[in-house]
Amino acid sequence: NANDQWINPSLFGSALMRTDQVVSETFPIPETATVPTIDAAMGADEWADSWQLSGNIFDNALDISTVSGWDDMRYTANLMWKGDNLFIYLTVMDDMINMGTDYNTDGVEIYFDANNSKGETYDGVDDIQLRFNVGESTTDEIDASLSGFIKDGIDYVVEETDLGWDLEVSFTLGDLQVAPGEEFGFDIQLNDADETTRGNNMVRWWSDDNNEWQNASLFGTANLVSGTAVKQEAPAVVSTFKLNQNYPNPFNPTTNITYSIAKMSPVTLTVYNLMGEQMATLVDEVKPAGEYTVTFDASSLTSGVYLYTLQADGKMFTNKMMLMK
Ligand SMILES: [Ca+2]
Ligand SMILES: [Ca+2]
Ligand SMILES: [Ca+2]
Ligand SMILES: [Ca+2]
Repeated sequence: NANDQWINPSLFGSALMRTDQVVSETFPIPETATVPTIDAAMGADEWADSWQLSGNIFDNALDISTVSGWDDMRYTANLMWKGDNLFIYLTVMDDMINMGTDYNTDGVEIYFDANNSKGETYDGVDDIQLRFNVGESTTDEIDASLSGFIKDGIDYVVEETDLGWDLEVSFTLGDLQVAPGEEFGFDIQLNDADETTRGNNMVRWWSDDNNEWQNASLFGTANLVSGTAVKQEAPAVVSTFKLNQNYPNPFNPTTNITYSIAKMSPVTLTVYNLMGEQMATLVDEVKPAGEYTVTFDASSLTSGVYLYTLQADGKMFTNKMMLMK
């Protein structure tokens, strides 16, 4: 937020090369201590043990010619398991909700190949495409491609949100025929219909081919990991919205403000004086879940107490800070 970056590296942000989600590896789904309430709401700490994958228009997208921007079609999926259940929380950004039928609508397809045989045709045994659409709520409405599959073991809620829609779902491992510790084929495909309910766009976690509905060799691979082994290397999933006290405080003229976002949301961080006048906007954008730090430069302000307010996902937090020149 200063114009000296060309000579001052201390003003740069930070980036990190990660090696813990190499695409050729199996996606590890951690065991959770907490069973989530299936209500399409991310309760505090409810998904703290999960790992997240995502799909957006820059990865494995097809037919996206009508997509207007990254917030038109994007999802994150948090995954975890416990006992006889696999849990997925899907957060979708979609600028226009449409309800059609089958795949010609806003919805998601989740694929499993329990024995990871990855055949080029579905084996009729454990390869399955499961479709959940916006506007549906009963297990009868889930489209399951495997004949004889028992959908009653699925518990799910789909809700529209300010940004798009959320799905929270619990699967029964026995029905999926998936067992802890064994690799299985897996993918998620977001279907997005906008102006028209036909000709939907698609983004996927793994496959770059639009044939997963009948070809399990296109699936990625996941497994259910027990205990804490995976968590030691896992990126922390931020599970609460939080606004920390700025540091240093009192300050002159710059200070750092750290905040946490529990799910993808529009975020504003605004500085006010004690008269309630807005003095600065430090953040005003959609942010994925995570912890962030922003530096506030109060060079142009006079000494005194200021308030800083974080707003995200309908929540608001305010702290005080003191500028002493
Ligand atoms: Ca929940
Ligand atoms: Ca859209
Ligand atoms: Ca199979
Ligand atoms: Ca849509």
